[in-house]
Amino acid sequence: MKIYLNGNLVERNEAKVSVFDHGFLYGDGVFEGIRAYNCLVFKLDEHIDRLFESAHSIMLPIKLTKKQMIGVVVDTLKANKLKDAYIRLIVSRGEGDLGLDPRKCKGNETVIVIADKITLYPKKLYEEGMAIITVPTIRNIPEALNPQIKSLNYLNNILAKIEAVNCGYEEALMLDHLGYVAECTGDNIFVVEKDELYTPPQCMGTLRGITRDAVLAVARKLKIPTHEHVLTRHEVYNSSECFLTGTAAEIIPVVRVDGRRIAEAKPGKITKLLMREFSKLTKTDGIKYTL
Ligand code: PXG
Repeated sequence: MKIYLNGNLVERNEAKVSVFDHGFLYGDGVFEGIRAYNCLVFKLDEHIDRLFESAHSIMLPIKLTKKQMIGVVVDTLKANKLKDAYIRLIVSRGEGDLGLDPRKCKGNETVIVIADKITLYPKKLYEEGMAIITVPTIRNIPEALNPQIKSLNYLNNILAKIEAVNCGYEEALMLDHLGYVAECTGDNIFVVEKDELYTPPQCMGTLRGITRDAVLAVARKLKIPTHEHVLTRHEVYNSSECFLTGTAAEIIPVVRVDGRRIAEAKPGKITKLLMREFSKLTKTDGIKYTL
């Protein structure tokens, strides 16, 4: 496996960063999770834009241009001869000293691209739907660490994941500081009610997911009314369909939340329609490359 590290494509065992890297010491950096489908990097422009927005927000200047960053992602896929892949793009503040002051970093950010085979939830979960549970850990509040920043500090989500796993569930439903439904640990949440689609607004502790936006756009094209609206758990429990969206998970139906059945506890018809239409989109909407 070849990994892009600061301008070079190196073997996996040579891809090493300093123990003084502030990404390692403090989670001081940003990242993106991206997917390639059959030699097409899905929504790559959108992922690069979001990476640069996260970096701008934490005052991490990236020396590569957006165009160069796209080139680096494509070069890594080509070097690994991958048609389909999950890509992790990481930019950390780079090497500094043991103090958290970012000025101590010498000004060379660390840029890493890892492209690997994709890992999915088992197929059965996509066909039958998954069960999720609300966890005690709430999503970061925007005034403290805005969930729009895809920072290397993912402890908030990891704590929630641990709580779900401890209870025997694969995924956690996270609430915001007001008790409204925010999102899951690495996925956005949608519900369907009376054939209309609802998802929490991005201002409420919810990442503006690229899959989320793609699903909203697909729904609008299909003339399904969409709403970015605050949701309570009561509305989720009583919805007629529920599903999660994310780059890794794509669209996965949810059939049980906190032990409550969602309608007939089967993936719903709008969910299945959106899964089909989303799959079509992954074949066309992105940046193509050849091996
Ligand atoms: N919410 C959060 C908190 C995320 O981290 C999403 C929603 C979905 O966004 P996109 O843009 O992918 O539709 C994410 C992104 C994993 C994993 O291992 C997933 C993400 C990030 C890191 C790891 O499943 N998801």
